[in-house]
Amino acid sequence: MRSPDPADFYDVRSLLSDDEQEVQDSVARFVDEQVLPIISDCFEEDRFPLELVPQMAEMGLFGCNLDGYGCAGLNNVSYGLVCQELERGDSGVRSFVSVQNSLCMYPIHRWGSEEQKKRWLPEMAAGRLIGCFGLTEPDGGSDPGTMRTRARRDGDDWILNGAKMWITNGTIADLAIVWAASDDGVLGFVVEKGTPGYEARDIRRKMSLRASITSELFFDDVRVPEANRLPEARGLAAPLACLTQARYGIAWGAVGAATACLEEAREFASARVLFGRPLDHTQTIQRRLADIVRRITTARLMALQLGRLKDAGRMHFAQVSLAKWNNVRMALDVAREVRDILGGGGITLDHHAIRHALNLESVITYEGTETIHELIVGRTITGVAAF
Ligand code: TGC
Ligand code: FAD
Repeated sequence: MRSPDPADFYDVRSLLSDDEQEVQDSVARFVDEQVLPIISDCFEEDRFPLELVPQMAEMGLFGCNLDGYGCAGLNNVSYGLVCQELERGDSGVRSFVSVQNSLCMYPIHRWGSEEQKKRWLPEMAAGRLIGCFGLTEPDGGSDPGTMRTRARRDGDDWILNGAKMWITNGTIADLAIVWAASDDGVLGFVVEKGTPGYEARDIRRKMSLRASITSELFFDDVRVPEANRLPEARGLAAPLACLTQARYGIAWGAVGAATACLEEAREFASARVLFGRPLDHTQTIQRRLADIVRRITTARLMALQLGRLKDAGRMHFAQVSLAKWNNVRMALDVAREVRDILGGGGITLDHHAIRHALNLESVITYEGTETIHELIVGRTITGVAAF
């Protein structure tokens, strides 16, 4: 019998349909050929590789698990595999797709009017319009229910005032999905670039997700027509439902980042000779690699079962929290472990592990910190909210 593939020890791939395998293979090729050759330089230069957007659009990655309006209509397992392969390249590239798909196209698709869907979704699927998602504010992102950004009705328009912080793609976005408190509760708006009073500024000096754009958004008496409000989105449940979609993709993506690190560690440990033998002939290194494989295998199975539940319409958001928490924690620990196995060279961008480790410091914080996900699961177990 053939020995198991270390990167997929339980042959999870055999549980995928032919179509799902095809999606995985085509995104894997894109990452190998287009992302990996440039991504370390992008990270060093603090630059998002905007040149990849047309190719990702051509592959149908934007809105890929949505139906109609130029979207590919893939199932959710396929969307998970897209995220897994992209994050094997870099969390910033996966982030771009998460924001475009789960945080911007999803709310328009779910809560937008027919006119809004026709106006924005095909252009977003084609990568000609880029979106960003403004929920977090400077005073604290974990508790969005206390947001200060306000929307006030003025005739046929709304007037927005406030600020959003840590917004992926903010300065390159053509439109922002902005969540604001109003007399009718939390409402969602599409704010278009160039609207007077709306400004986006990049956040600098980041040591994480450097191949991704992170911005602040400012709203100073921004007049938004009623036609740009998502009519069916009401209450905090709407933005939180978007988060569920994005967290789902992250649970898969983290497996990709960890797998990239494992492959790098295996290659290094078999080539490096110390004390007269290759590193991977030592018990300590074998135990460390075995433990990494154990953790990745568990996470991979968790992601797939989550995807099957989602495709069956049976996924609860607390299950997404458990997977986001487990898989990102796993990937961060694995990336740090591999960084150490690589020795001194592991601190440079000649290897991938340090970039993944630094990126995952953001991933464990955004889309709900580890603590928030522990508390969401705790609330589901006990019935008591302890936030
Ligand atoms: P709570 O009372 O729990 O909920 C209010 C309503 O929402 C419903 N709900 C959800 N629905 C879908 N998915 C979820 N995950 C949901 N969580 C809650 C809930 O059933 C309720 O519905 P209804 O109909 O009864 O009104 O609200 P709360 O204020 O107590 O908050 C709970 C808490 C702490 C879990 C929530 O605020 C939270 O998740 N905080 C973390 C915030 C966060 O994750 N922010 C992420 C910002 S976006 C981002 O980081 C993008 S990174 C992008 C990238 O680059 O990839
Ligand atoms: P805070 O909420 O202030 O939390 C600080 C600390 O307190 C954390 O350790 C937290 O776990 C802990 N804590 C919170 N509540 C409790 C409690 N009840 N008990 C114990 N401890 C608690 N947001 C968007 O809206 N759109 C985006 O596109 C986006 N992109 C991002 C990109 C990057 C690179 C980063 C870093 C963040 C991004 N975010 C985005 C924001 C992200 O979602 C928030 O950073 C995150 O939700 C945490 O909010 P905060 O940073 O304000 O931390």
